[in-house]
Amino acid sequence: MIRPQRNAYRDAVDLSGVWRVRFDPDEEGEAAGWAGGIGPDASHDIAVPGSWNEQLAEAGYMNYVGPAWFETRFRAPQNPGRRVLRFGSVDYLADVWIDGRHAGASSAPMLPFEIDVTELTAPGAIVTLVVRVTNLLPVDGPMQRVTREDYLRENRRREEYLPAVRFDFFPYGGINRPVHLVTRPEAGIIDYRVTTATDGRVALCVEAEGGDKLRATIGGAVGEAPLIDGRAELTLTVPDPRLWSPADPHLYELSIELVAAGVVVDEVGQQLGLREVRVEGARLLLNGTPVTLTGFGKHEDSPIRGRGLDLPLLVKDFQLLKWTGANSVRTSHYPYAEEFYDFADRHGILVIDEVFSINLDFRKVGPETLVLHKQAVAELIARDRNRTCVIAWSLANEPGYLGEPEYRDQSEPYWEALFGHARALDPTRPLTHANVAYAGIDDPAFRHADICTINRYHGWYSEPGQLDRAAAALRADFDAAAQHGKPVFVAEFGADALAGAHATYDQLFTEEYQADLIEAYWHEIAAHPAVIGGHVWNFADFRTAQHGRRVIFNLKGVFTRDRTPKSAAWRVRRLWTGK
Ligand code: GCB
Repeated sequence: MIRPQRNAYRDAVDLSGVWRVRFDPDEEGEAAGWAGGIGPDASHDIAVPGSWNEQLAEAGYMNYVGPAWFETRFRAPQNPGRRVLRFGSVDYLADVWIDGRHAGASSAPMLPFEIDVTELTAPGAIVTLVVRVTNLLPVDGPMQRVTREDYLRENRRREEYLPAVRFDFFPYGGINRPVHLVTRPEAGIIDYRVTTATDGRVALCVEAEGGDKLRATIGGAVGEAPLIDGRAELTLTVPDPRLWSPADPHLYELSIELVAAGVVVDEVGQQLGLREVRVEGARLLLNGTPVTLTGFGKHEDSPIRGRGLDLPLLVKDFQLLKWTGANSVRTSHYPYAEEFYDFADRHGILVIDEVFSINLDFRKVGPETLVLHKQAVAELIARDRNRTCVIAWSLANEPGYLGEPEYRDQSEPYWEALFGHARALDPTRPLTHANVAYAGIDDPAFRHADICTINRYHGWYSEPGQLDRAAAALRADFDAAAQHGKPVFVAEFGADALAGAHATYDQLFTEEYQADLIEAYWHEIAAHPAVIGGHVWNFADFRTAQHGRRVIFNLKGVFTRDRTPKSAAWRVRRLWTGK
């Protein structure tokens, strides 16, 4: 899917701003005709992008789960071509109407979708856009839904979260990423795939219509190829290639033009780095050189905006990532806004790109789950496959979290199908998933992964306050995981720390204990020949659903939620930069 672009052939109007929202707990909106307009009553201002929860907490919507109807108006541009609405993502599902006529719906949660509205919008006309958003997940998706009713039916109220979730972060609802009104040629470039090699080769496969040849340029190299049956393949070679890496994230401008009878009729472009990623034995190679991953799991989470895209925060976070010496991030636990990957490309941050699937419970995997999981993988790869920064796909976080026997006994065919699907879609990047201790180190998914990724909390949920025992347990995990003969990666380790809490002895929740635990883990990670690095959980404190185990936030951040460093931030900086 090509991102919104502005050039001589394409345009994109950002519809960000203050919209109106009306909540619909009784699901009466459709019958009441809200699709044509939500009316002035009982509606609220809401910023888009942004989550409703903290913005409208005082109106009673902090913990709201259900449908909400958003409305704005825009003027349809008069440029020729197709008019397309492009949502960066809506949490989690959406239906869209233009002037009361149904225009389309979202696809996989946390990923972009497009709706062609050409026939619904006369050029120059002012139209009403209504989006029905719900933060209820699909029942059978790879991110399984749980509701309050489920907790009550299963009589497991001690595990009840408000709002009901299966994960340890807040289920923000809203239009959390930008919405663009895109105009593009009636017939033009549909999509493309680009792969790069360290000798400067850039291989392109382009799908297009309405032209007879493709022309591409990058770094002084120019190439052309005929368009045959809507496809063109060409390879360019950049002279004296300057390779992309965390130390030197050099980006070239790639431009692709569609030509019809000698006239350029469409153009798309992107920034592109030249690099190769490969797993060899127990090593991860970037441009042929082993790389040790330093960095964090993160979240899209900030005060008031919730999960809404926050550009100043992105600028700050990349400053802080570089300051700590991080060279990588996992997009735990869902695909992030595309703007995040722009920063990662520019700053040389390697990204493990994760599908939205957490704690997949194999007692409840239904026939649709694999179908929807495959779809989420396909849409993620389609969105991010041309990203220089993305070095691996993570297909799930902590499946089999409950240690259910069904996971060990029945999940292997599921993983075989899912990893096979991802590998067919992108043979150029390693595949992984994050293993939870309860799923065992003989996790069936490891048989299909290229990297054995583990999340471990020795010294926190187990061996609390005992770093020696924690380190020994971690070493044992490394030795066992290394038996798979693949690189081992620690995608999560950490401890909660309440900024300002201190002790002279090992005490959970103090800044010292968090910093010391991270250092103890890092020594083990750096010492083990099969381990390719580790990500501290988490970069910054983040809001969770309400639960007795969380003091509003998960406090495992090395930065507070407002990005003040705790002692651990200085400690990782010393460990990773020597400063
Ligand atoms: C995990 C999860 C992560 C949690 C973390 C924790 O294993 O992957 O989502 O936030 O543990 O802090 O408990």
